[in-house]
Amino acid sequence: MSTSPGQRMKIGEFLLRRLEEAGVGHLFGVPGDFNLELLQQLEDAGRLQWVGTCSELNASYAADGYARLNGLAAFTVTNAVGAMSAINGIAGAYAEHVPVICICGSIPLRSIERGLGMHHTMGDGTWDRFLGAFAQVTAAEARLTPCNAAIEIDRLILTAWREKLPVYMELPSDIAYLDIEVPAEPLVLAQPASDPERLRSCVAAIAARLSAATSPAILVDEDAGRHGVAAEITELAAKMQMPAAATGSAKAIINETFPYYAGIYNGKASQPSTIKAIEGGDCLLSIGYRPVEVTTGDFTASLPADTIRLRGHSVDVGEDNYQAVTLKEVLRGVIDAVPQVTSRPARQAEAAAAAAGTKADGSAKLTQAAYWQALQGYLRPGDVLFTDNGTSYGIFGFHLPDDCTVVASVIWGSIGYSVGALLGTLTAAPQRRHLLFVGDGSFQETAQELSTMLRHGHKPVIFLINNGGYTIERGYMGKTETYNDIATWAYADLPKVFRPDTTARSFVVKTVADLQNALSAPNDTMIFIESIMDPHDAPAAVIHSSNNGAELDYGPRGPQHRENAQLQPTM
Ligand SMILES: Cc1ncc(C[n+]2csc(CCOP(=O)(O)OP(=O)(O)O)c2C)c(N)n1
Ligand SMILES: [Mg+2]
Repeated sequence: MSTSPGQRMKIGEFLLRRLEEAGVGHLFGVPGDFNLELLQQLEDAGRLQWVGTCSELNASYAADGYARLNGLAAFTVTNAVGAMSAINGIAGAYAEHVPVICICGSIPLRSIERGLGMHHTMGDGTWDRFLGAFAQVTAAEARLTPCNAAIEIDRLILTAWREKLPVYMELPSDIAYLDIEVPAEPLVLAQPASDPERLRSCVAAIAARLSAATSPAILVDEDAGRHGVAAEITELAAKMQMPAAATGSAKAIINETFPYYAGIYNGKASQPSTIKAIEGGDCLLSIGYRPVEVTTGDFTASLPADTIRLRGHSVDVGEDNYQAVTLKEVLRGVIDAVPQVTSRPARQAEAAAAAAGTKADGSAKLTQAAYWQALQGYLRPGDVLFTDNGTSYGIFGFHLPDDCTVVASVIWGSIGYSVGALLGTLTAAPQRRHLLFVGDGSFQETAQELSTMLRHGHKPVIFLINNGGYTIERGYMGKTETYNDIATWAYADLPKVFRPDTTARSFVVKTVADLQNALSAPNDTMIFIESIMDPHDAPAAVIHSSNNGAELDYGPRGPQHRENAQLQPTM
């Protein structure tokens, strides 16, 4: 514990101060009687900007998006009714390794101690069920009290940031205005320094393997982005002249124009050159690799048995497991320890794939193939690209310009995530261009958050595919079943509905020429492009993975084998 003199502060104000010191400039959420007192402190202190959302689920998604670009995020909800709506987003942040702080304004300590029945509870006098629920989906959780607040606030914020995982904090409504003693010095966000001997040994072991290798490679998963080591990875790859591939969840963490970039590794569904680099080399470094069916080409990935596995705070080299080593320090050490290689020049950059595509007839009905081909040309360096589940996975086929960020939820995959998360990235980095690629079904889950983007004058470009329902699901099963149909909305009219004085430019696109016209609109306001497409049109990769998914999900005797039960590739 610090021995420097403390100061007195109200618990709520200290929480806001700590968030600000941790680089959190905005608080998302929905008010309720149990968190209004904190919101009043926010207003009075002018600390953090309030961004009210339409729902708590969307607040959790927005915080996730904000944290992807800002490194940490927070949102507030009210007891149980708000928290339970947000728990999907918090669990998703856990799955995707995103540091999000959920602050639940909860029932007063007075009610807990006296066993008073309260609204927003089960009405049975219990008060710890929701804390228990969040314990399942967070790295740490706590109910603040005047006794523990100064310690727990710092512990939760630091745990979220260090582990890149969500945390849950209950702030009972009757303690936010109580004075406690708090540290005077600011909170310092830092990873724990590595154990010096472990770090030296670990770096030496990796450098020895790498230096002796003739065909080393790196495979990057999303933790590389979360721990901010993209620069170290490219420096190491350039020094060793070795290929670096990414999983789908890690797309764009390494610039795709980097001469040693080796593409997306997705098991046997990858390009042959990517498979060769990752599976066929003699020293593979994996960073945060977490194989799941959707990032391993349905478990067809096969990394060499002696892969060196780096994680945020530990490393495996052969039989040795190194603890107390932080990723950035390990990579820095390895870069310094390996020799500059000059014998493995980079492959020639591939000619841009889109340029080679066939020229589409402008008046022809828009197809998925023509859509993704046209959009490739729209991309600019520095864009933030979102995809939701569905045929919008087409973005994984993009060859991205430099310094783009891809925001996706490949493992958790909760549809509608992208719309809420977009509010978060727009708030974190309004100076960047944000492109949302979303299907009509996903959009319908969280569409109302468009209104918050319009309310704050944000200028994203929204590419919505209107194909009448859940096309990706039709590739699993129910090609023509009504359960995969959805209500028909006038999507492009929504900006006007959500903000009657909007300047948003809306387009309903039916042909390639319509799309080209929409793409020529200037980015000085929100652009909403609704593209009408056939329910049975989908990128081949999406159909293949859905068909394979059905085999895994339903087994050989499943109903997907009935005639015409599945959308299948046209060949
Ligand atoms: C919260 C949640 N509910 C249901 C699903 C199952 N699901 C995955 S993709 C999908 C359909 C997406 O449809 P849409 O966004 O329209 O995409 P497209 O038609 O382009 O494939 C559904 C229902 C999910 N992933 N998450
Ligand atoms: Mg759809």
